[in-house]
Amino acid sequence: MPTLDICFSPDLLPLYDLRGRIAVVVDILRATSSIVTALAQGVTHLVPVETLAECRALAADNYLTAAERDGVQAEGVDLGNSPFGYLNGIVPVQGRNVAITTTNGTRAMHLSRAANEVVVGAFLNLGAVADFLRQQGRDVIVVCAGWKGHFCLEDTLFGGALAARLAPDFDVTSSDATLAALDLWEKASPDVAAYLLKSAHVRRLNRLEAHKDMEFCVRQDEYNLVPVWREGKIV
Ligand code: 3SL
Repeated sequence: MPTLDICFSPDLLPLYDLRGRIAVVVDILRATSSIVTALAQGVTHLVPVETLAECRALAADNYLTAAERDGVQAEGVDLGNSPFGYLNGIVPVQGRNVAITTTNGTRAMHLSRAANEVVVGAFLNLGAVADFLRQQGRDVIVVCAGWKGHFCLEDTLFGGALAARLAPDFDVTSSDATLAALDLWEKASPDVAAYLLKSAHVRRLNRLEAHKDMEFCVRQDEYNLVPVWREGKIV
């Protein structure tokens, strides 16, 4: 039976062997939620890059640029890291390619490159990701983007929610990380938004007046798509 393990921070990835596994990278607030939303709104592909300079440079190749540092949109780019940037119509995104860099989410993707496949997970596409993983039948590791190496409640909750969806077809009991995430998920659901009010990143986003983003990002099964990062592009 395939296993599901959870890595609570990208800084812990050296402890894991990703080869042969599917990595589900998750940054609920907000990078992976924004990526899923972008593709659902007709973005053709996204290129996750590590630096602001790389992101800005791709504008010359007709990419829209999306960049965030410390929760705030970077200077001189088209979009920040709010899913509403892809929904509000201010910047038309249909049929465009997007270069994206964020503090933690895109970093977690790059650090997961050794995996057999890198998939973008969010509550918004939870069911689609679970169906995809069931079809693949491989061992899975959920890579929580966290915050600058630190543990985050919201990404861990996604790990618990995914484990709950995949049991009993996956082994979700051999890793203490998965057991802890399942317990947390049980405690937080069904009102995940209420539970997350105490989290560090929600408090951070509230200071940036982005509370609506959290309410949107905890919606489950809004989109039926599974972004995968192949040959440099998230499609
Ligand atoms: O760090 C990230 O990747 C972001 O998702 C953080 S923020 O939600 O844009 O602040």
